[in-house]
Amino acid sequence: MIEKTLILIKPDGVQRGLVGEILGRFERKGMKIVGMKMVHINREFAEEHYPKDMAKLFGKKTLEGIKEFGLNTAKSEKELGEKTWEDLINFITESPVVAVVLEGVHAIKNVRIMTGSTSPHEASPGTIRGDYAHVSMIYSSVTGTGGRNVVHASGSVEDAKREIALWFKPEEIHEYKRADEFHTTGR
Ligand code: 3AN
Repeated sequence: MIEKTLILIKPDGVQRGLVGEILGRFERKGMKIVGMKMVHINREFAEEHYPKDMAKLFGKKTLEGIKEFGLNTAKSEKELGEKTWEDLINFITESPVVAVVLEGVHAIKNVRIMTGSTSPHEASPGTIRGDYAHVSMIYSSVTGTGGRNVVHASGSVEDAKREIALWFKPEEIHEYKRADEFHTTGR
């Protein structure tokens, strides 16, 4: 049940000076930082983290959003999806991100709950996206601004494995005991 998960403090979070604040939340929760680095990724790396397949999902969601807000578009679902994905790649490569591997009991689920819904306008107060961002993903798509939702967090056990292997070499992941580990986990 002890898992590792990847979080990224995205360019917007780093530019806004939210690194300490965000890391502090995870540390206070009892999540152990076992890997951490600042990286300015290039396009090739970004395309590995956010595979182009995501464009399909973005196309569908963007079209639904356009309808929901009574907007018009001459673009097809495919064109919309590819543009949104392109905006996301431009955004994640615009300046450095802080990549962190966190470890804890059910870390993946715990961290996703703390991160909040993908679209900040739907993220609950108390979550990172709910407290530090307010735009919607449809706003990001329509304006081409690239999904500024402060953090990324692995969505599943498989994603966490793939993402940690992409961002970190095995020797960059550390083992140590936190001073409060007995109190947070009972062991
Ligand atoms: P999450 O990051 O919550 O797992 P994903 O994996 O669906 O969400 O999306 C990856 C990233 O793509 C999001 N963090 C966000 O920056 C961006 N994004 C997601 N959905 C949309 C959308 N409909 N329009 C624009 N950007 C999006």
